Amino acid sequence: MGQQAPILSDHLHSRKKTIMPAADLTQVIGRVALAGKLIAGEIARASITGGLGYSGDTNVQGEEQKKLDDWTNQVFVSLFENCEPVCSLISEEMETPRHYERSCHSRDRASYAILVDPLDGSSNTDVNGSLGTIFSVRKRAPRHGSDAKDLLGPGSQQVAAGYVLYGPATQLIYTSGAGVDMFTFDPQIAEFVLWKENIRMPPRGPYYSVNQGNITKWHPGAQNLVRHLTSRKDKTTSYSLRYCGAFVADFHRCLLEGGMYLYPGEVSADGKSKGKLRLMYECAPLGMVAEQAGGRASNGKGRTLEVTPKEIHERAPVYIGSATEVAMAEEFRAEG
Ligand code: FBP
Repeated sequence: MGQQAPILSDHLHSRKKTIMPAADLTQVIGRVALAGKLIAGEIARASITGGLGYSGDTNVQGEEQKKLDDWTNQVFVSLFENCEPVCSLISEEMETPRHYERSCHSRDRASYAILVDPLDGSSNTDVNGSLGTIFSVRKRAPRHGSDAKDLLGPGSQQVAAGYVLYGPATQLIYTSGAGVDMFTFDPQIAEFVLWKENIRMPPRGPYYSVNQGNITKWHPGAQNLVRHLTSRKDKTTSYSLRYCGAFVADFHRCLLEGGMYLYPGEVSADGKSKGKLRLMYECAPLGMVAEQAGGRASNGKGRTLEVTPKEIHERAPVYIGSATEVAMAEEFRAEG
């Protein structure tokens, strides 16, 4: 049997050149990995434990909440209760940030906030489809308060980001500014084991992922882009549609095999285009992963990581994946 690949904690300890100090990075990614293990276990059993279906509540986005949305959010709330140096948790499922005063080092040492989409693709929960968790880590400003004002900066300020994919295998992917690494959960040893290091996204790819059923609601530029992607005749340059209802899973395919995931804005009567996905804990973290792997992320007009949000749950159109296809989205002026 070949040499055992390193497990996540060993790999984290050996990291050099990351934006976050290695000790802090190890602490935070280690806690995200633990959350991933717990969530993978719960998802696998939810159909026989009554964990599927709706909770009867709605979240801050006005969306009906699945029981697993709430359960996965609670995992992050409790796991980051005592996780110095993280002093704030922002979640898709919570209107306001959770501030952990005890872990706050606003005076003498860096503190961080973690921003999460605890369960991405929740429309897949009851049909055993792929699901994910998305996370972003940002450094707090000195003397910050318990609100998130100091965090409302462009995605280029993230110090780490990544996701956990709950598919046939559970995988954890992260970057801290020194490339993108991928780990697979091995249930036999209950550890995430390194599978791929310093991943490079193919510069162009054969896939596009979009809910094409919304095409009439988009800006004409986005409509023309998708018509162009579906107009190619010859096999070498034509595209195949792959859309599984979970951003994380569709993005994962782009990362490994190339292509683009897009969720264009829907144009309202006043001509304004409004995205669905959330900028700070969906688009920006996967944007950092894409760029660190040689890909790109755009809001159809410009670089996603240069957009400054006005509020933590702000939505944005997103075109993300291989550099060739994302450039094409901007050439088609997908968002005007
Ligand atoms: P959630 O984080 O609430 O699941 O929303 C995001 C998402 O589910 C993406 O994962 C997915 O790509 C998209 O929304 C599906 O939206 P639609 O059902 O409109 O195609």
